[in-house]
Amino acid sequence: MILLPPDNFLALPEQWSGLERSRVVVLPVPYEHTTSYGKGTASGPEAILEASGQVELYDEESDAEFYTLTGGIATLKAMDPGGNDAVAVESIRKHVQGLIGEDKTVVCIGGEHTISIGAARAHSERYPDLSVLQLDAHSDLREEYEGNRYSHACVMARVYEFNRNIVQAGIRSQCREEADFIRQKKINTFYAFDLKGARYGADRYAWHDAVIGPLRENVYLTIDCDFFDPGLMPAVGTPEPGGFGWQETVSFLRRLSECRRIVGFDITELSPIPGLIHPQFVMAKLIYKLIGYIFSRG
Ligand SMILES: [Mn+2]
Repeated sequence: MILLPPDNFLALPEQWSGLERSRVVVLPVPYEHTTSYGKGTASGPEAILEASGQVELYDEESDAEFYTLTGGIATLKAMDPGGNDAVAVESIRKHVQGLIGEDKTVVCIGGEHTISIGAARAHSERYPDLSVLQLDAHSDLREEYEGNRYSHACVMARVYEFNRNIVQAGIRSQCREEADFIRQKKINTFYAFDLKGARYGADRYAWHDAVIGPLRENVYLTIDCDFFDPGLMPAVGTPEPGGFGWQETVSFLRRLSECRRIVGFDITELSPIPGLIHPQFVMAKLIYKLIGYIFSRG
């Protein structure tokens, strides 16, 4: 049921990766059914887990070994949702719901972005006041895409059906239908051109508080790898220029975790490029940083 070192997240020794003591559970979900452009997200979780063995366990910014703050981090064996679209979403929801019920902080690793529907739903049921924060190049608000309502391009349209408190940041690619939806429903969408422009002041981190402002106390965070600039994160199916860098992102996540309670999160859409190792390492380190920030809050 759980992965043992060296195959688990961070290659943590067994005393720091058992299911019972660990307050954090990493759930790999190598689901891929609707990706539209570049493919390969099904091998994302394995690549991230493999790269995570190279992440330094000591964090110089916090002067701490984060995994000790959580009683350890357990990694489950990759989940097979046993079907596609609505079937997959429902089985992911159920699986995550069970883990939340055991008081675990759940970190899902995709796979394509569709997996976030099930994970966000499980968290929304557990925390009725929950906001869902999406970091992504795409607003994913299409009603359907290529005839499929469960396409990775429709993720937030599905989430919106059960949780109206969605906030999206980093957006720099969408169709008119999505722009109209955002205006009509008054969605809190923060576009990349605004966050990187002068709108929120000259301080390069001034946008952090603007994005955090509309969020409720409990936050579920969903990160599409293409939020990052393709220079840093080329291993995505739908790359978009003008994305975010490492330092501005982790400092945002640190501020977010200080101001709000991140109750769970997912990382999706990593599509490894053979011979290129840094994309999966970046995501592995991001996951570890986020876990550390969340549990440093106490
Ligand atoms: Mn995206």
